[in-house]
Amino acid sequence: MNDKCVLVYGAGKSGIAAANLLISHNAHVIIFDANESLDKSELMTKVSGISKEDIILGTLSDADLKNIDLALLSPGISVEDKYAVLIKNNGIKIIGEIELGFYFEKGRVLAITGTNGKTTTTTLLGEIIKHAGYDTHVVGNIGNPYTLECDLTSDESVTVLEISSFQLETIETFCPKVSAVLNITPDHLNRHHTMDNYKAAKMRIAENQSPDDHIVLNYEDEYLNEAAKDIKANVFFFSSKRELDRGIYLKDGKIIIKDKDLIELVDTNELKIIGEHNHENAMAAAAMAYLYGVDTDVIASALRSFTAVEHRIEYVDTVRGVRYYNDSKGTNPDAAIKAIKAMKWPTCLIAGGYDKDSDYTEWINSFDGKVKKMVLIGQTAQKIAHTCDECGFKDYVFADTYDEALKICTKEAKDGDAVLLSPACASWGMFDNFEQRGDMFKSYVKSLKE
Ligand code: UMA
Repeated sequence: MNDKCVLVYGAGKSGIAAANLLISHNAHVIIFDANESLDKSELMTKVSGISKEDIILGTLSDADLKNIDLALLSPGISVEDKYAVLIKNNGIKIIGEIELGFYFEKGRVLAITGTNGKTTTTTLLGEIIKHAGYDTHVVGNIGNPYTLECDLTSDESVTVLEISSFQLETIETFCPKVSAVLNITPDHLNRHHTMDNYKAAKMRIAENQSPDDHIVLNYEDEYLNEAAKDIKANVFFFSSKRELDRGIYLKDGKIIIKDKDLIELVDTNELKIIGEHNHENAMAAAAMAYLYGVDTDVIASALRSFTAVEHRIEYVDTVRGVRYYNDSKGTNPDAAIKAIKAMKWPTCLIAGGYDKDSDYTEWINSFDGKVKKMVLIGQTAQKIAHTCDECGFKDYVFADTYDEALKICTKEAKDGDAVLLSPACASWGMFDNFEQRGDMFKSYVKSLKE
């Protein structure tokens, strides 16, 4: 990177971390962000040593690209974006933030992708690896950019990386020692256009792996089961439905590893995370640690002590007999189905948000008589209502603001009911991110007790 001129496209978390890393390695960095209302002075406080002239906001032209050697794309920006295309047409190589992080990686990488469960699995695997005594870096889509930590790695350290399809779109040499694909169901189709493209992006996690590396796949996911045949890495399956000849599976409520020996790892009753999907996440994390060589007693003890991740079917509190659950990370129908399945009570559900071209039929059909009232909000409210009509689900109302939605739920929910925020949609448009949406929900619940 020495003396190279690098254009960093996107001044969010990834862009800022990458710019700082590049500057610390003596690259000349130019930041571009299409949002012209960003504040250059604020950016200058976040990126050490960048000058005002090296920040371009709004539009990018051929002239701006004259001296650029390399461009770095933030994950939120598609390779089809007009400025990304302009960069490419100027003959400039484009890499993603993960590829840059991997370039500086000195240790081993364990990487997790999938439509749902990535964050729980990544957090849990991070805990297991820490328990095993490794210097551990938990990074990536989880919210902690890889480029913030890659320079802190050593040949002894382990990087546990959550990687999204957006991030996998721009890898080149990235190669995890152990990878996992948890499941693949429709999501982000507005960006990837087709399921085939989305699946192909996800499977890029294995493209540079060799037979010396490992990949953990969900045996029950038809696509992954099929895709396993074309993978060079050593495949290790997990299953919540059947015993496997080799792999990790659930039997009579126990998590069992079958490899050279048969090892009963834990009873799921001992785990603090609920729902079958969470037991699948636990199996994936355990399998990855096992394949990396972590002792099974260490894995079992870390599994037993692990509690739910924030914003994932997170129990908030009980107020006047009503349980409040925050599942703000339920940003697609598949994740939202899992939250509904975990509800054992009549539920008031808050749903709707940013439109990712999802189909809501399966989700609404999974309500199973448990949703006593659904409050719809945001860009997708009408579209969801339309699907409700088609599915014969009538108990929905609209709200214009979150405050109104929450008040409707509190009024409707009786002693013994639950209120669940699980929108099946991204938060964008109303919030900066799902964390902000979940935090808002939690402060509302807190305010009910004041
Ligand atoms: N921008 C443009 N042009 C565009 C789009 C965005 O200039 O066409 C600019 C925006 O004005 C903004 C910046 O790019 O200033 C934002 O960049 P970004 O969207 O890549 O966001 P970051 O803050 O860098 O966060 C990204 C991930 N965001 C996305 O993939 C959308 C974060 O995942 C991730 O935690 C972070 O990097 C650290 O690695 C979030 C996410 O929603 C949680 N991920 C999706 C998901 O989980 O479903 C994939």
